[in-house]
Amino acid sequence: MQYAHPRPFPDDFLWGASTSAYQVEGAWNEDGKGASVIDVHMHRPEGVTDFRVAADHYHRYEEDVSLFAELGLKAYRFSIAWTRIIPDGDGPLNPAGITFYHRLIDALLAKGIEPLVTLYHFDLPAALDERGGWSNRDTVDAFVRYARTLFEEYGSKVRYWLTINEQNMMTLHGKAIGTTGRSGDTDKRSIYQQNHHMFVAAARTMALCHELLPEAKIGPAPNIVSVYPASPAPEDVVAADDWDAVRNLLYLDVAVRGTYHPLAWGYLAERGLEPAFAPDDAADLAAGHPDFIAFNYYSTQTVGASTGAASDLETRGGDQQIVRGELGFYRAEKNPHLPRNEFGWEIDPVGMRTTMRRLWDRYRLPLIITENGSGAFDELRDGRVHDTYRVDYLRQHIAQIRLALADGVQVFGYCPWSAIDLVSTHQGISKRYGFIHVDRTETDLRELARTKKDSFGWYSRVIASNGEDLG
Ligand code: BGP
Repeated sequence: MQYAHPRPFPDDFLWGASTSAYQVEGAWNEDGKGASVIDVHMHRPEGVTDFRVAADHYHRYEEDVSLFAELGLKAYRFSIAWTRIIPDGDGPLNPAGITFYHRLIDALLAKGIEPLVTLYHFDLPAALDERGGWSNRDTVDAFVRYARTLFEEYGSKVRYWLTINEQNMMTLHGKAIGTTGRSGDTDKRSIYQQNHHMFVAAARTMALCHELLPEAKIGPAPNIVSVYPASPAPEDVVAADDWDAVRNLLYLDVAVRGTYHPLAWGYLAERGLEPAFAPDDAADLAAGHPDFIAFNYYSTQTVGASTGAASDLETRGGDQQIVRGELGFYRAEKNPHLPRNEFGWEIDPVGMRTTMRRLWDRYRLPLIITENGSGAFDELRDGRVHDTYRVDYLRQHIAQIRLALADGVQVFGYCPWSAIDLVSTHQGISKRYGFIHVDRTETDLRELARTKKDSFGWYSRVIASNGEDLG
């Protein structure tokens, strides 16, 4: 539908930006921080994905928050590193880690920036991983205890909480992200049992949040994208529905309705992958209710019915956004109507509108986009970064939020990825997303100096005009 006069963004719309702890903070072993699975599996100083220093935000958060304020952010979405708060995951607390996030939150509040806190963004404590990670039910209790600690520490300051970042991507692409647990537990059956334990942990955490902090709001943060059928052939439509259930709806149905989506359960049962339920699990899942749905959106996916041939599979193997295909289930297709970025991710702003409409239609919960952006090899020249491609990408997506609002969807915030340059999940610092450039390469840390990119000025005008000036 088209609108001659789409309504303006609400006055209290949360114009924000996102980061995650292990990708931005650095200081990976300082001030009592314990090791996470990322520290164990993903430090590769000789090449990409070295997270030890990252953007050094841990030491430069004051400068960074000042820049966020200059950008005009109304909200900043970041994650807390579990291993700073509880270094081994379930043992003694680490006062220095707790203090760090008090300082960060206070700095944000002093500038009038709403903190949106993700409890867990890929960085499981390594000590828990050694004891089986999410395969071990004790990790559920450890997570709920960690969440309780955060609610008690920061609950008087933080109003918005996100449980687990992209649980669906950890389940489907754990290897690429570095979150897949001990080698013995990487078969699919174990992974879906781990997934189930995360569901229980998140549900118990949502219930606990409501009990301890009645004024706060909490929700899940999966990666959700519309899935298109490759053609109008009914078999392709069935395949698209199937993949939508397994990739997207499984994660939202459990979070919102407390039950497994029937198509997703059918997929698991057919393959002998159904998770075992402990006696209280069904009740715990039913008792967890989100106040909103946060979702990360980068691209849509297009799939068709499986032909059973190797050509069903994407040869690059897929990642969070490149559809992979599964023999006997669905085949991967490229969408001929969409351009792709340098990393092969299809660019589909309209797909973000359909994603919002579908989510609102199915769940009727307020939405917030907690990640959206396009990675690029930015170039710093004469103190400038002319990232017009980033502005183009974000402008088109923001225009679609406005249309979704006109469609009647409740959207209360937008947090592009990322507030500042940080290290990509598996493609290093050269794949950049930020409004603020951080001067370093994969191997040379240089001065880590901050430089505002062209997109910084553009986004600050968008925010100042409450989305009217997308110029
Ligand atoms: C999401 C993750 C983020 C972020 C983003 C971009 O899946 O939640 O942590 O990294 O994708 O992905 P990448 O860094 O692989 O380009």
